[in-house]
Amino acid sequence: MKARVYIALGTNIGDREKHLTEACSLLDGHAHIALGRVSSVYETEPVGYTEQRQFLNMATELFTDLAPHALLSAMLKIESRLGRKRLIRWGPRKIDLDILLYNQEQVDIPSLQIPHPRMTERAFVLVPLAEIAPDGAIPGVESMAVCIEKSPDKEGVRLWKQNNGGAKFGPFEN
Ligand code: GSY
Repeated sequence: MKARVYIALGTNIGDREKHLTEACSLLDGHAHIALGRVSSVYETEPVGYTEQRQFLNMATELFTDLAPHALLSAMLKIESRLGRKRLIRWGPRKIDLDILLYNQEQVDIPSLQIPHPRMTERAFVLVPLAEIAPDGAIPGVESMAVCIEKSPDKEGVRLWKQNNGGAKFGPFEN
């Protein structure tokens, strides 16, 4: 049985759309990962360190037989292949891949927290996620819309490229 995973993607250096497309294709090309639904792309004001370029953010669904930590390693390798260098903690990046949800599981080790600890406060994560994941996907959260409404960055999230229907391969056999 494969796990249903949701991840967030972000980029704000160089050809941002190309980085997102390449990340999706590397994820889908991985022997143990299949891409499911894919959200629209949003242009978002930077949160945290604000003196940097706007981000493109999106979310995707994945199906995998990798355990959470093995999936994290695979995603870090994809980030490196795309040329990500970890320079400033909250600073600009070619590509950022974050595991948001892994089934309904909770993981809390120093290198990995699932659900992603800050996801319910960030509109740049929740707005794309809400397109492809149902309410109930985030354990303990009844309504993503309510979280988005309360998110301090919600005004900074603008639709950049619509992905109608969100299905890349759907309906997906799990
Ligand atoms: O947490 C991911 C990197 N990141 C982002 C991002 O992806 N989007 C926006 N809008 N702001 C961000 N600040 C950081 S750090």
